Amino acid sequence: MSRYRTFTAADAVEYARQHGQLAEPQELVSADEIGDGNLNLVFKVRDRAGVSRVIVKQALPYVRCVGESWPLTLDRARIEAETLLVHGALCPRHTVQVLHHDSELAVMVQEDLSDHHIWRSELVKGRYYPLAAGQLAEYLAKTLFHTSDFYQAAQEKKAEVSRFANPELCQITEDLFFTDPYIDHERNHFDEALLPQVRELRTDAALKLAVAELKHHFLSKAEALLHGDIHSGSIFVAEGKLKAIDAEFGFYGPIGFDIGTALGNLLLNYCGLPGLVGLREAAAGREQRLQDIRELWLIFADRFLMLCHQHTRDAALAVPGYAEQFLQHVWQDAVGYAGTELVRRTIGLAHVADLEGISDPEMRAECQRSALSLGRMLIVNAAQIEHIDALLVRIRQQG
Ligand code: SR1
Ligand code: MG
Repeated sequence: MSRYRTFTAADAVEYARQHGQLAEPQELVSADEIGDGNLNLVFKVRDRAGVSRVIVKQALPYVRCVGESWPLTLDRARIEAETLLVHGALCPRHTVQVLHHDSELAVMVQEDLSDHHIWRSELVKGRYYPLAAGQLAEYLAKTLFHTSDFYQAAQEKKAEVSRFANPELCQITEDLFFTDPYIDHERNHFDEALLPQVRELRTDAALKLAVAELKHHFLSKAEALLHGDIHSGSIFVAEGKLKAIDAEFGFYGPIGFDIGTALGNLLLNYCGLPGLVGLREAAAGREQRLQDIRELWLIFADRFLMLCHQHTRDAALAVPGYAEQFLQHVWQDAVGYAGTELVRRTIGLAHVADLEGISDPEMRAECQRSALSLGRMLIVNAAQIEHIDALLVRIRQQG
């Protein structure tokens, strides 16, 4: 019989006392459930002084934001903890520390990051973290290179692909990114004002063809152990610091998917800024986002290539020029995936505060329309947007 039970705040305190690796565990006395994501319970466990000391995170047997009508595997808690442990060993500076996990209880104890803020919330408030894009690039380059065929031995990698098979969570992405937004599906929701543009997307043959290819790559390219959901809400930042969290969508997939998700979320903020901070302030913020995007790609490409040149173990993949050729495919995938993130976050199931947080309905609709047009443009033209500066030119042209 499974030991699984849904934790109460008192359970979280007791569990953190046992597994939080604190010198004085009895000091832990209370917990608040603070989960505001789509899937899990998250408890902040506090000491007698009210200071949050560790986080206890537990998967529910269903999708939290929808309810018990959508059951979901508890194995995602194991995948999340094991992905974070692999990534943490490769890039400890930018991965949240897992202190303990238990697959049967679907629970994980992780370091408290109360001195950090969720990057999306900061971006929505117009707060700038100049090092964040570069740090995210470093996290992506280290984790993706070392779990790719450039570095991992072929047999070891195949075993890892199987350990991180994540069919149910992958199916969420397969449906929510690549299918639902392009058909009339009950999981979609959007402002009525967007209906004409949504109808156009559903009958846009060129767009659907390009989305089909992106979905096919997502289904079949086991290039590296991805985070799988690296949007700005899965990233904590503080001055000079950045930590990735929430890796339950981890699996071996196309490297461009992680890069594209990260770029797409910066672009969602770019599209929403005029409605979030007002037209005058938005110009500077939008310029910062474009610089973030540029840095994210250039630093990722630089670090990834450097790792390929210095540490590729496979003799055939080490042939001069192959790493550069591979990276060009990653770039093209990333541009397309960034486009799908813009579209699905605007009209699909799971929206983001960068657009939803705009209070004026007309302004919100205008920003959402610009996210949809930009998303479509990126998906359809990915193969022609050959480098980062060409991307920035296209984004500026869209207005
Ligand atoms: C049903 S889960 C909806 C979304 O939330 C997660 O954070 C992922 O982005 C997923 O697509
Ligand atoms: Mg998440």
